[in-house]
Amino acid sequence: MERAMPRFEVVMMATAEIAHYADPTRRSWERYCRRHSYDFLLFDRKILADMHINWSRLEMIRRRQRASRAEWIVLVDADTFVADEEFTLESLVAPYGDKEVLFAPDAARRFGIWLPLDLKGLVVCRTRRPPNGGFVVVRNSEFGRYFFDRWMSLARGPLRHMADRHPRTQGILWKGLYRQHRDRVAVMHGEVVRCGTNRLLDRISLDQAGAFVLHDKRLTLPGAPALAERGLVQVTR
Ligand SMILES: [Mn+2]
Repeated sequence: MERAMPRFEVVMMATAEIAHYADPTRRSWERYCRRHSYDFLLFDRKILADMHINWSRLEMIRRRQRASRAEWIVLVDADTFVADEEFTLESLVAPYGDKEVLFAPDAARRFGIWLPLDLKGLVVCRTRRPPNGGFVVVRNSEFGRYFFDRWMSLARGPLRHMADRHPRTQGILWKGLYRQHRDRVAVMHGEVVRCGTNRLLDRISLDQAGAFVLHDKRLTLPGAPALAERGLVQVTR
């Protein structure tokens, strides 16, 4: 019997230089995908030689949009890992109805209030929860393909001047895509929690209760302990 097509395909880019934190996070995603019968793919090198590696992550998704038969493609940063393995991707997308692109928020919920991580995001997107490019769920649909194609063509064309300036892919998303397509784009709530951007504030105020995924900047910092050694104990429930 032919294997049923998975509804979800999770894709990560991790080059050898970041293996010290990407090996454990990749294992976390592999274990999670095996458990729920999702596909998992790792790209281990840069694809676009002429642009910052963040653009290769986008190109990776564009290629999967043409090759994959999954219903949804999930782009995960190498500094994300699964904090709640029971939680399914089906239940992640369900609350967002007919939205076709779902982003993690570029914001932290501190003392119960959403605060953007970057004021530029607040100003350009006019919301306290602008989208974050580190975790994206995209329906493998005509609109999903259009969205990523447009993202890339803005970076190569009219918004070229922003393509290699911080926050790169995210800056172009904010400027040229988010508000233009709000009807089909959603920014999620507390499912994916960005942490490690402010050590002190995180300790006293970050609300990560019920998080499915942690997007942990600390993993990428020099001298950070590996994920496996720290365990997942920082998730409070
Ligand atoms: Mn990241």
